[in-house]
Amino acid sequence: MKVKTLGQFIIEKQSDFPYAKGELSRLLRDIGIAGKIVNREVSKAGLVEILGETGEVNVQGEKVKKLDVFANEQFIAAFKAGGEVCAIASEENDDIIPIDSEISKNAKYVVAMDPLDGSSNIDVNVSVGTIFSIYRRTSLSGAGTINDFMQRGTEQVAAGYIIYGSSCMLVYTTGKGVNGFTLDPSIGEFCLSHPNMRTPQNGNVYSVNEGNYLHFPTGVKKYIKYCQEEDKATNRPFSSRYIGSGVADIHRNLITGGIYIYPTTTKSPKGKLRLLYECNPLAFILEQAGGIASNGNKRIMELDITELHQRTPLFLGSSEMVKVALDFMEKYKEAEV
Ligand code: P6P
Repeated sequence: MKVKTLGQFIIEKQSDFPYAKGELSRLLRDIGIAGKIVNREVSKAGLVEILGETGEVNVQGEKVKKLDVFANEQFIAAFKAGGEVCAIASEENDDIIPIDSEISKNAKYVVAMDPLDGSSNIDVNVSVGTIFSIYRRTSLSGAGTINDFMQRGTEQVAAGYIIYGSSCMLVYTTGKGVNGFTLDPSIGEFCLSHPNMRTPQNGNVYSVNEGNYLHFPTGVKKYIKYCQEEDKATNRPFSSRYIGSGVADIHRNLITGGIYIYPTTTKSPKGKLRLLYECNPLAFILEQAGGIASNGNKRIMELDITELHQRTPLFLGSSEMVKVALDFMEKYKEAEV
């Protein structure tokens, strides 16, 4: 099969946007470059300790950084150098990072990101990921402001994730379907490996941290019991698969079919995952792949956003599975009062 690189694909699809002058294309390519650099460091994570045997400084004399700080710095540097972004919101930064430089003076976009989601799993060699969401700026000029990020998920121009797993993949959408690219280390390029990704309408995998079961809403408890019942007609009991790294769980479910739930718990009364740079981009991807993304009673991408690090419950995945879970939430919503 002829290899199509991310760069070739982006240029080819640029015609999808007649008014685009290449800025979004360049921004997506910048993300791919930063992703390759992060992948290189993540793939030798275990060695970082050995390389850095002098403690804070490794054998190359570089300061050994926590990988989520490293990833954050790499993506921020790529966006600053690319000139297409006027502000960044990151899981790693309390406030936005405004960009007001000569090269960015005509920047049209803002990017919200979780530079290394699930980074606590690095030390145990579990896949982790970067999640990103791109909006058109609403401010007129100069550095972007926090208001540029107070946009519903439906306003996203593009969104995606990079999974640093047994292979490194970049999966993204610009609102015209979902495409997956696998990094070929031998040529250092992301190559189209999963064109036009569609998530199965049904699946038999449910992903939730059942350790929090006692504190789940009644509807979630009832849905989990539903998943565990014997019923051949609906292929139950389903399989419980929970890696504890959202990008890994959600990427697997995207491909095989499944549902990922992070509901409210006593520890996270508003849910744990963040709306701006986790739930909205993942919702955009799943909806574009034929799935559903809800907070338990509303479409994720229609939720109003008022705070940068706002949390929300998340029900995400195969449409038929999410619908059943939402039916349970509806049926037992009075039980929560
Ligand atoms: P818990 C990682 O911290 C994360 O944000 C998601 O990637 C992951 O699915 C979830 O939290 C794991 O949270 O509470 O089950 O350990």
